Amino acid sequence: MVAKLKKFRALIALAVALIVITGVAVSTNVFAGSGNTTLPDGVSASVTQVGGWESNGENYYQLQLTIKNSSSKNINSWEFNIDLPDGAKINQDWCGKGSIEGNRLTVAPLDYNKTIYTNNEIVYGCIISSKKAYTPTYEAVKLDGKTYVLCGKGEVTTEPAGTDTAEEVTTEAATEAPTSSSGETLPDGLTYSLNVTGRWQSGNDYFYQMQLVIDNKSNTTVNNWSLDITIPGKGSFSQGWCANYTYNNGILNVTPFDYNKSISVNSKIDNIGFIISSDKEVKSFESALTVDGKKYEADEKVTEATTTASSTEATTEAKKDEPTQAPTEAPTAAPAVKPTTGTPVANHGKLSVKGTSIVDKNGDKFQLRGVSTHGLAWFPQYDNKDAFASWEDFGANVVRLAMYSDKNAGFSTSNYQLIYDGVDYATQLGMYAIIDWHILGDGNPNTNKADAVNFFKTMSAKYANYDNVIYEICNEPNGCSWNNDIKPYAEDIIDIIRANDKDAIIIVGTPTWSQDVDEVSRNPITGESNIMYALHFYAATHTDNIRNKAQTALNNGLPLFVSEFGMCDASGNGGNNFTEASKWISFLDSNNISYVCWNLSNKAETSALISSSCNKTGNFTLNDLSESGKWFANILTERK
Ligand code: IDC
Repeated sequence: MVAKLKKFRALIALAVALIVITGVAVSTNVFAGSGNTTLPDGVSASVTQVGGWESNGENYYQLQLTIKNSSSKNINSWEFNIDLPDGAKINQDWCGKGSIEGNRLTVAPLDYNKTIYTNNEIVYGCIISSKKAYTPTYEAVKLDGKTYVLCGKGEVTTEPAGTDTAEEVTTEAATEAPTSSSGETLPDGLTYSLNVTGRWQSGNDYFYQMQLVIDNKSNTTVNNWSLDITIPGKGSFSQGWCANYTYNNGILNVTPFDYNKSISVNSKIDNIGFIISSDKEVKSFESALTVDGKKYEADEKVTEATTTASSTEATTEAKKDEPTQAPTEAPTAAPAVKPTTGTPVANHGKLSVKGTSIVDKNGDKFQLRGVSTHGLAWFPQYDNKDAFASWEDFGANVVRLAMYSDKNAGFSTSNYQLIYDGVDYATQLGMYAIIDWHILGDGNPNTNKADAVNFFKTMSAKYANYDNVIYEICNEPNGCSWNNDIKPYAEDIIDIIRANDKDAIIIVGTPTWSQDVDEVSRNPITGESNIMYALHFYAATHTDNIRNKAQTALNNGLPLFVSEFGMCDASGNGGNNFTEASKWISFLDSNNISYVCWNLSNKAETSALISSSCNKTGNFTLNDLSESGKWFANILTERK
């Protein structure tokens, strides 16, 4: 029996310190150029604060620096110079190399993005911490040796084209600890808290990322629960993970999935999180937890719901404005039932390509979803059956085996064994396996073509009769052309594979790190069947512009396969953008495009799916996963 719980109040206090608020202000200074700072025609540069938070008295802010080159000339070198508050430190940066001397942040390119080609852009990101929040004082960019001042020291002659909201920030005094959370302890040892794990401002809206923790130190199992959170003002719900969400009339209702519905004694759930926003800055969110049919509300009323089975509990008065909770067992999450028994390969067999879609052995449209290893030479420990099995349990039906093709990135024919092992494990588990020739630093697939020929000769001879093997012949060509380099390479490698394996799906990489599928769709490979084309994205970097390319390619009939993607930025690190990632997933689902998430490792980078503090190499539970891992496992489970 559940002990009768008393009234319950939970107010989630948010920090309102000036320091924090200025920390979340988003400043955008976009200068098309004018006066003595005129940038070259067709070139724009910006410094934008895309996020900010406060922790232990330090301000953290995330800056995004962009240079867009729409001119007809390549930019051969670039550098940013930005003045930061005293004592600023770089916590993390990506897609460039930042260093601080005095107050000045200097950002230099990495080898691969030193040149900004015509119609391309570079985006550098960093997270800085300092005692003071960031306010733009001096921002400059150096292009091919010439300095252009974007902001500060009187050198800017016009107003920024973008909106600079920094000065509109309110200046209230601090009242509460910034990430404070937590309601009162329920009498029987059950507690819950909502932690604000991130916050930022975008346009006119304030965004809050929350984590829900329910801790059961009572002596009774919680069999079911749900949570209501009131979002003041004009609110919206943008993203949630590891639970079901409905948002109606300003109230977000969170109900568990099957696996986290019951909370046994002395255990807690802490993997549930969501992002909400309001047009008002929110000081506190009211919330109410319903536990086994009883709702504990902030207004000190207890609404007891009739329980299903014995239905003996009295229903006490409900608030007038509250939606009637008839027959009021908290809604049961639809169980994640596998549609059929048997493994993915047993059910769907040999795959082929029809139109822009994959179809299974019965000719029905089919979507592959799964995970990619990191470079097998670097993280061979995750190339094992238990690791793949965990992801199959979460809902994956494919693993991608990434073999870097560059000797500087660990390539050696002695690593073939890692592919053999990986295909074996996938086969035993009835999963599909993608053999990925992971071009990256080597750029042009012709650089190591002799090795590719040997590799695909060997692999296709070995796997000619496997129903579950897919070949990906060049992960991400870059710095080379489709017509002159990639397409001829692909035609040769396809011939090599087809000499052994007549009909397996072959994925061909596309220019600019597998983004320019629109260009390929205007001159695809002809006279072959079961060919697909790689489309890669990292949601915090690639958004509508790449989706538009994908849409063009689809319109032109090009079959796409997202053989690699991440929710973070293109460096494989930086903050996740789950809002954009969700847009991508909807786009892919609605076009029946398969997708594989980078990467199965515990490396200390955002894209790693395993938590960096987890040393297990298999039998993962959700708690072993990183933020990215939890999010993606949830995507898979929802679609299982
Ligand atoms: C990244 C890894 C990182 C490694 C780097 C260089 O996450 O640990 O140091 O490669 O080898 C890709 C590539 C993929 C990248 C990933 C993130 O296919 O190899 O992995 N990325 O940068 N394309 C776009 C992003």
